[in-house]
Amino acid sequence: MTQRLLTAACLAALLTACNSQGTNATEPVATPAQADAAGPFVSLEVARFDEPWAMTFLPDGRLLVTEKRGKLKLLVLQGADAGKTGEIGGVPEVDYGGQGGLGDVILHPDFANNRRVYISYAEAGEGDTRGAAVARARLNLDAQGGGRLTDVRVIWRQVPKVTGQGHYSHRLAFGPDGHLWISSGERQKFDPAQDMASNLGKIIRLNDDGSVPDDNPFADQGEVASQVWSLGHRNVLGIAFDGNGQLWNHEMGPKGGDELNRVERGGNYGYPIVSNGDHYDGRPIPDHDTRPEFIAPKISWTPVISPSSFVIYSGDLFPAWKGNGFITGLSSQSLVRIEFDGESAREAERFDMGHRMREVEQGPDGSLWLLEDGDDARLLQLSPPPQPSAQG
Ligand SMILES: [Ca+2]
Ligand SMILES: [Ca+2]
Repeated sequence: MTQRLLTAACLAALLTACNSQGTNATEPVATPAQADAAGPFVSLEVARFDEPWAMTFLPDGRLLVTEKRGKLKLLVLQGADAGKTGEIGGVPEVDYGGQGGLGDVILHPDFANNRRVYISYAEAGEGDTRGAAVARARLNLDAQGGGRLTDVRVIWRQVPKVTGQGHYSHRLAFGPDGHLWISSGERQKFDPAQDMASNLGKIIRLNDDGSVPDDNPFADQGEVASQVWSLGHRNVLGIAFDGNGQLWNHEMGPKGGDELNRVERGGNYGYPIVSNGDHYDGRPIPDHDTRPEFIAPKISWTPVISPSSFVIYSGDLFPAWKGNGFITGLSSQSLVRIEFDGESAREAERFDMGHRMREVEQGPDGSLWLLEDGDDARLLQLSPPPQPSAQG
């Protein structure tokens, strides 16, 4: 440590100490050889998963990770069992294939008292149809490092179920208002995003038990419409609230035209009538500026980044990034940093991660956690590079 040349093992030990939060962590949680300083952070490989889709931290510091084939995993990050993975049983049967399978997992805001978790997944329907579903359950943990979901109840479904295995979206978030927010993709069927008899291509706002809040913008327009907060969306894999309680989303454009949107109550974001991208078969879609009645994106990406998940950073470990957005990219193999300025936003920086990236999450200590996409995908922890020793 007296030299500025840190060995990888030393770096890992430092980061482990930094992450231990008072527990006696003697084992490094990461493989020292994987420590890699590639930017304003060092990246440590912590574990591997098969086709992970989402993750969320428990209050005790352990990490829940979903795998698309239908497994819910529990990873220990601290103490003698660091690196050990257990499984949570009781997950409903998922319709795995294409973009579908087990999706998001989040905790109820009062999880510490009610142990409630919410999961999203693709569910088979009649014939060859499918749709996203959201279930609420109680998480029961056992002493062996695993556990079980009980009291599993489906509280929301995409309507109607349709053919195909794409654009489920089904990202979940609790807002500062205590409501459950769901992104519902248009299932590659285009027009449903504008059809209020369908909840496809919408942002959904519900009470924590799945009932519809009385103050939703279309509350008086019938069962499905009453769930809707905003419409005209395509494939929304990221929703996040900023420090002012404002909701933002990102969505995959068609050929071109990925978007970052400031999500407004009752707003229509125009898909498939307008998009700054065009159809994959070459047919043009009029750009946003031709139809000002539809809300235009705050950022539009062509070439696309293929945004797959979103956090708005509120931690202390990267003080310069407080309030910034972070988006993982699939085709762009990147982590994209977003700076907000009131109602506007811009891409501030892009980190090449060298792999399709599936999910970003903020850790309890303010480090950033990333999941790669696909089989044998790495879970990475990003932390600030250690500062050179003052005595050095
Ligand atoms: Ca997450
Ligand atoms: Ca266009």
